[in-house]
Amino acid sequence: MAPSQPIAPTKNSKLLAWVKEIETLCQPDQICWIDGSEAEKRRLEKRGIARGQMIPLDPEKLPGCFYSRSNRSDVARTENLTFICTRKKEDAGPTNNWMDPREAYAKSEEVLKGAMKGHTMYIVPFSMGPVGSPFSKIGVEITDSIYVVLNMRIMARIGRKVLDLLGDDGDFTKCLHSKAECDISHRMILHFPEDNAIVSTGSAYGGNALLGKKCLALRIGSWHARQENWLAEHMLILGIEKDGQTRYVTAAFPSACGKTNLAMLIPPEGLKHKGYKIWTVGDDIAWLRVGADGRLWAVNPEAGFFGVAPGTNSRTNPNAIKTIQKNTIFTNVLLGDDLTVWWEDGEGAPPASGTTWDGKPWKPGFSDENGKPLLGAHPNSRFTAPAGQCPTISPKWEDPQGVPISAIIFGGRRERVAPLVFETFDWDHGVYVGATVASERTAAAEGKVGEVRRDPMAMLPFCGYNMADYFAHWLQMGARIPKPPKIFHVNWFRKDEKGKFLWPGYGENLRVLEWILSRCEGDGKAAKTPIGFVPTKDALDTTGLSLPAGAMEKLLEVRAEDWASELDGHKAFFEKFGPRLSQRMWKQYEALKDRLKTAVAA
Ligand code: SAT
Ligand code: MN
Repeated sequence: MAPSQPIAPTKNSKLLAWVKEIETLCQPDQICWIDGSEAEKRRLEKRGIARGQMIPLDPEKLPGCFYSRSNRSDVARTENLTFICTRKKEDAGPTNNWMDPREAYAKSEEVLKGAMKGHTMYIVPFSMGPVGSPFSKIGVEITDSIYVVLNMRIMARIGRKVLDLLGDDGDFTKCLHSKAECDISHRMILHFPEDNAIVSTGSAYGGNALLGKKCLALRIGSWHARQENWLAEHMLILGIEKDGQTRYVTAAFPSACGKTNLAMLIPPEGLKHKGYKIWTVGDDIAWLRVGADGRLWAVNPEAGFFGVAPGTNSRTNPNAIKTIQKNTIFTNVLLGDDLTVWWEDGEGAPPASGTTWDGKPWKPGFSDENGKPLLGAHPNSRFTAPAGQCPTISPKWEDPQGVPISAIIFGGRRERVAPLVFETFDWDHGVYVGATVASERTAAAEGKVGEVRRDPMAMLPFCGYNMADYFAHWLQMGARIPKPPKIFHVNWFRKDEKGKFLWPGYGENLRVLEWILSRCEGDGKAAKTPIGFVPTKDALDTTGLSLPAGAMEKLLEVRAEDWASELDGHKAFFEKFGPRLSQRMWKQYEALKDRLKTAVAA
């Protein structure tokens, strides 16, 4: 069937030429330029429902909400099929999969040839960051997935206003996506930083298919950031207001380590008397630039939250629960027969009966073939919700200038070794600590859950170039920020000998943030250790918190023996980068080694 030819709502010649090229390659039945209107949204929803891709949920209980189920093999990012396609292999570096761009284009064309026959090709102009902000970047996603369009509508600013801003000769990131049956044998997530282009096939999962998110805002974004002297980071942004003054921090944790929970934190009972107010600016990605005042300023490039559902409830994250009551897309959770949704460790009583994420009949108490409780929701099931619906959304979340950052926090999920919190000695040491973050693997990516891996700055799967150059860029940024934020490391996940978490986490984390901010002001009690400044036993305000005897000591303990083996891990990781790794990083390594030696001797 000949494609229908709607009049293109743009005169941008680069865009028109690219659309023509992709139309010829993918051979869609129709082309649809997305304008971002409400009427269009309703049309798309209707179409999604008719094709069985979207199930409308109970309009009374969950107005404007939809359910979607993906292929069983398409439930997380597939890092082994994600490639950085620079002309030179060294530019992708040892931590990325690399493919020659010629091979990558050829391989994807093989899959894309005629891939949209019988489908509509949607053209989604989008802005990462507030439309027109000096921080923002424009992308255009071509996709054959209604699910992707409806998710992008929540996660980014899309449509007419972006095309208008793009104008006749504006530049943009080419983001091409095709479901290609969501078949793993067709799957590849290809980044061409030198061409400002992304091609993704064979998946409809968030991080693989919503190309504004990890692909543009982090992988391609980090490449631009290095060239343009800013930082594109896997960080939440949070404002902490007290006595009429709001200070902002960013925090980088690997996927599914609680960024969304921390970004929406509720002050714990014991600190209520201090009158804290928490403001959510972003839960996953931060773009940071040096401001005219010499401070570092951050913008959240996204417009929505793509959060992990299991474990989200009124105790762990009441603000998230409030955020997802309307206009939300739920993917791979349990679908109740009453058209509600539920997930393990979720909210309220489960429905009387329903269907699991992978299509099995489900009732409370059902077990699987191994006799274990039958999971209703996939561990990486997600909600997609507009950020503006969050009760604690910051009044500044769409400020085109962003918010000024007082502290940068790195963290991982570690049962042992890393104390609850420590402050680094200076910028270079902070970069070293960020670069050596390790974490136990979670369900957000395919692979063995629990395995420890180095995840520098929580960017291991998201850095769009050689990480040695990325560390060098971080080091150089230090000299560009006249009033740099202090850098900290936290670990909410330390366990005792019996395997029990030592720290209650969630809202109680404000006690740690409070210490961090006091250190930024030059207060806060701390002891100097080989790894950095660690709070003294009485430094955190524990009013109303009853930790078991000795827990605080264990949480803050820095054992030189543990760190000595940790150090071997740092060395092995750094050696991967060969001579490309900055000597300033090795200098930090040697200094830490010396401090540990002195501590052991003492
Ligand atoms: O990669 S996603 O954006 O789908 C989720 C995550 O890993 O943070
Ligand atoms: Mn993430």
